[in-house]
Amino acid sequence: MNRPSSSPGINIVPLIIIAVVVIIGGIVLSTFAPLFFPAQGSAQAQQIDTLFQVMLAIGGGLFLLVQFLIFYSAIRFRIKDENDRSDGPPIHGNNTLEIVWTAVPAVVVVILVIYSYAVFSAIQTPLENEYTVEVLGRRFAWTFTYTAAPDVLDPATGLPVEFSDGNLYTYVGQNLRLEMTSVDVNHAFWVPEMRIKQDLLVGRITEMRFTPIIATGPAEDGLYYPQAGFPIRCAELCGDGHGNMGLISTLVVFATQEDYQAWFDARVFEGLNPPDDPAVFGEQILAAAQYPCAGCHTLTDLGWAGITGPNLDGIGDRADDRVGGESAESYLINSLRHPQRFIVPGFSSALMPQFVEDNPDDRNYMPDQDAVAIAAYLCTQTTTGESACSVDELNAVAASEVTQTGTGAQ
Ligand code: HEC
Ligand SMILES: [Cu+2]
Repeated sequence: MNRPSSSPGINIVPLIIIAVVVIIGGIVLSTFAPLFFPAQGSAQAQQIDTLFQVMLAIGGGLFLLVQFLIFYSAIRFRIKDENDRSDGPPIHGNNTLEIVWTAVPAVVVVILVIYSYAVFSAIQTPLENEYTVEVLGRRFAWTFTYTAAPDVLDPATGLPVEFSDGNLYTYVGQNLRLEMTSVDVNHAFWVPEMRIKQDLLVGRITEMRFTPIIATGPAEDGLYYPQAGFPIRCAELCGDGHGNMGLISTLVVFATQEDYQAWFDARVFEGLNPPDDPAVFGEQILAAAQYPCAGCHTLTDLGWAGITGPNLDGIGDRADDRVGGESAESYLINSLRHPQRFIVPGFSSALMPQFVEDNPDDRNYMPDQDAVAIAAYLCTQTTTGESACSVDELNAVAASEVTQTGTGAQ
């Protein structure tokens, strides 16, 4: 076969020029990329951004090289004669070239593996004086459970006080450890400003650590990040309220440990001294997102905008004619204790969690006191603002409805 003789001596100058352009291009891309990043909110963010920039420099350079070769080939090797339908010259393997283009990427990939692993293990290493917050992911809410110092005991249980909230609170410099699991499907905890993302899985505990370095809150003398909190997004499509998870829960970073402690002590005090009026107590519980309701229901007074379940605006007016023969009290307590008993037309019976009363370790544990308070608050959702219920009756229904773990739909 007549092979065209290989080109006489490759000209090295254009190759060097291309290499320099590609390398500089990659570096330029990675240098300007941080302009599009969110603020660096954690001590770990720096290392992660640098890793990302190194990868972008390499990936960006490769991208430019490939694009250049496409354009170059399209112009340089286009057919001269439009009627030419013949094949190009057959070119067989070039060992040197193949060794080079296998060896170079292999070395680059091995270096990146080692470097990434170093960063990964650095951000996973236990930190000094870590404070652990338990994180529960569920459709469609995050719940954070805080434990007070070992000497702050709950008189009811004799254990250190615990309380839950729909927001994650911390302060600048706190070494935070999140201990996470999911109730229903996979979720992923993601706060872009902290550069952290971690899946939550059913039946498994995953953990994650970070140390916030910038405070959130009202913009005062330029010290604060001008935002009430960093949204805590879910990065795993988990259902129709998935996007709500980031609207409801935020990461609030206090500027000082004192501010944080003041908030913490107030929450502990609130928990130990609930207001006497159950409706006020119920509003307090719901506003703190102690239970996941906001991701599924709309309730204007509390700023909820969920669509998975019925709109709860004005529920006090409707509760007693939802089901024939059911009083408002019985209907509302049953909505929490046995959500599958009365199904609102047009909604799925399988979605609302059953809030049980017998087992404090159940993910959906809700003591009678809380169920009554929540129902009492919902009863005040009327056009006049008058409660549609009697608290004695709510207590009586709650006492007679015994809901056990594992008896109902999830
Ligand atoms: C995963 C989504 C989801 C969560 C979380 C959830 N609900 Fe529901 N809820 C529903 C759905 C769906 C329905 C309608 C089906 C039914 O009646 O069981 C419903 C029905 C209700 C009803 C009856 C409404 C009516 O118009 O008659 C009330 C009251 C209610 N929920 C209150 C709550 C409260 C309070 C919470 C939090 C403690 C909560 N829900 C948590 C999905 C949810
Ligand atoms: Cu989710």
